[in-house]
Amino acid sequence: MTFETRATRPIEGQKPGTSGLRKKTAVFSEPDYLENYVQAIFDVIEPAGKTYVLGGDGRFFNDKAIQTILRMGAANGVARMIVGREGILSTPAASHLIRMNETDGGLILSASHNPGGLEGDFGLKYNIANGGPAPEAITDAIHARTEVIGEYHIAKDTAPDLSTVGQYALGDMRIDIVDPVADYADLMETLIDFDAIRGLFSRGFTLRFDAMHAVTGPYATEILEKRLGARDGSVVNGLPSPDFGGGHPDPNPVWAKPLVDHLMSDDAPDFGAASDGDGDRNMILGRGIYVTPSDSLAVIAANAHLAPGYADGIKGIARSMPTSGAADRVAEALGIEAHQTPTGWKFFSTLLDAGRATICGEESAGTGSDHVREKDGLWAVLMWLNILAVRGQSVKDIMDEHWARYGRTYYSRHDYEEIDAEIANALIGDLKGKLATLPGHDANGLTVTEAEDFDYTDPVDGSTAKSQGVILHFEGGGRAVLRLSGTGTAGATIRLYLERHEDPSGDLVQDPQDALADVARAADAIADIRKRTGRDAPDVIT
Ligand code: VG1
Ligand code: CO
Repeated sequence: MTFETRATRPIEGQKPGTSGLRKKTAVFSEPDYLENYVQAIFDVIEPAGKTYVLGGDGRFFNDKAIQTILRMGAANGVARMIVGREGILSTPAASHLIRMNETDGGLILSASHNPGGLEGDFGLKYNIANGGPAPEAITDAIHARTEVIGEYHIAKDTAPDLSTVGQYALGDMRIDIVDPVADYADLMETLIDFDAIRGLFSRGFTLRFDAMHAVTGPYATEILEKRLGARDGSVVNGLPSPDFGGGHPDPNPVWAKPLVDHLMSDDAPDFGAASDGDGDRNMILGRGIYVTPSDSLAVIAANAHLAPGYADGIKGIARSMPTSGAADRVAEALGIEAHQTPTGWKFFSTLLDAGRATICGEESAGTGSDHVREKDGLWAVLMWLNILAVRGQSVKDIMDEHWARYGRTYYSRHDYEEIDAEIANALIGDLKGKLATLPGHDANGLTVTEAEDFDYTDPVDGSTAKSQGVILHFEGGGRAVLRLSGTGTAGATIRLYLERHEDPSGDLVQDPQDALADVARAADAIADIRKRTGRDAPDVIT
C-alpha cells in the first residue's frame, strides 16, 4: 500500500452550519474541496488507531466521496471503518452503528432535505463517539484547521467495491461493509410494540409512507411492509435515487404535497408519513389531518409510555427554542424537566447523555429520543403507529383529545428563501439593534411585552451559544421568532416562526394561518420583512 501527501491550500468558506458543512455539489466536488475538509477533520480528531462509521444518503457524489474518505482514512492511520453497503446509511442508522459498535465517531455524507444532483447540494458531518453531531467546540476547531491547511494524506490504491457485505482491507485499515438496515430495524423492535402494530395492520389499517426517493425507502420497506405487515405498496417512492427523482426531499406540506393531497382525499388511508433525504425528519398525517411537528412532539411525549422502550416513563423533554411550547405543557403535566435549546440536534446530546431528556424535537419535523443521538424519522412514524395501535383511535381523535386536555398551540413557520444575504443580515441586525425599545410598542394592533435575543447556556456542560434567534412576545400570549437558516447553500433564508396558545376552553378548530394572522402581521410590522425582501408572501409555509 502506498500513500501520498499532496500539497493543498486553504479554501474559503469551509464553515459547518446548523448540521455539518453543506455546499453546492459542484463546489464540494471541486479538486481538493472534500479532501481539505476531511483532512481538517482528521487533523482535529487524530484518527490513528481509531474506528469510524461511514455512510450517506446516497445522493449524487456520495459514492465518490466515500472512496476518497476511505483512501484518506487509510493514509491517516484509521484502524477500521464500518461502511454501509453501497455507502448507504440513514443519519439515525449511522448514529446507531456508532453507538452499537462503540466506535470513536462517524462521518455522515448528506445535505439532508436539500435537493441532490450536480445542481443540488452535498454535505459532510462529523459525529462523535456518543453518536451525535460534533459540538461547536469541535466544529469550530475543524473550521479553524481548514483556514491553515497545507497538505492532505491519501492512499494511492482504490478502495474495495462496496456492494457486498463482508470484511475487506485497504492497507492496514480494515473495512467492514454492513447491511445498512438490519441493525437499525432490530433496534426499533426493542423500542416499539411491533406485535401491536402487526395487529393493527391485520385489522385492515392502511398507511402510505412517502420515502421521497431518498434513503428511507429500504428502511421503510423492510420495517413497515416486511416486519410489520403493511400492505405491499404502502411505501411509495421507495427506491433511492441520486437526485431524489429530481425532487426536494423535504417532508413538509409544500414539498410532500402529493402525500398531503392524498391524505385529504376521499380515498385517504388511515395514516400518512414521509421522511427526508437522510431519514432524520418526519411528517405525520392522519386521514384529513396534518399534524404540525411541534404537536407531534407533544403527542409522542405524552404517550411514550405506551411503547415498550419508554414503559417506565420519560425523564424530560427538550425542544428547540423556535419549536412551540406544546411539549412544555406535557412535561408540566408529567412533572418532568422541559428544556429549550438552540436550533440544531447537536444541542440535545448533552441532555440525552445526562439522562435529563428522553424525548426531543424540533419544529422542522425532527423528533427523536435517547435511542440514538440524531433525530429519527422512521422512529417517529413507528411511535405514532404504536400509539394508534394501543389507543385504537384515529390520528384526528388523538389530536382532538390532546388539545381538549392541554389546549392547542397554533403554530406555523414562514420561510423567505434565497434572500440576498446582505438584506437578510441587515434585517436581523437592525431588529437586534432595536430590541430594547420594543416592549410597550404597538405592532399593528398587538403590543410587544418582551423582546430578546436568545442566548443559551447548556445546563450540563456550561457551554454557551449566543444570539440564536430573536424572540418577540406579544400581549395575549403570541410569540414570533426570527432567525436565519444555517443549512442553506444559496443566499439567506429568513425563518419566521409563529405561535399562539389557546386554552382548552377556547376555539380549538381554527385554521392555523387565521389563528396566527395577527402575530404574523405584528412581526412584519416590527421586522419589515416584506418591504425589505420585496416579497409579498413566504416561499414555504409549514
Ligand atoms: C434546519 C432546521 C433545524 C434542523 C436543521 C438540520 O436548520 O431548522 O431545526 O436541525 O435544519 O436538519 P436551519 O439552520 O436551516 O434552520 V436536517 O434534517 O437538514 O439535518
Ligand atoms: Co435530515
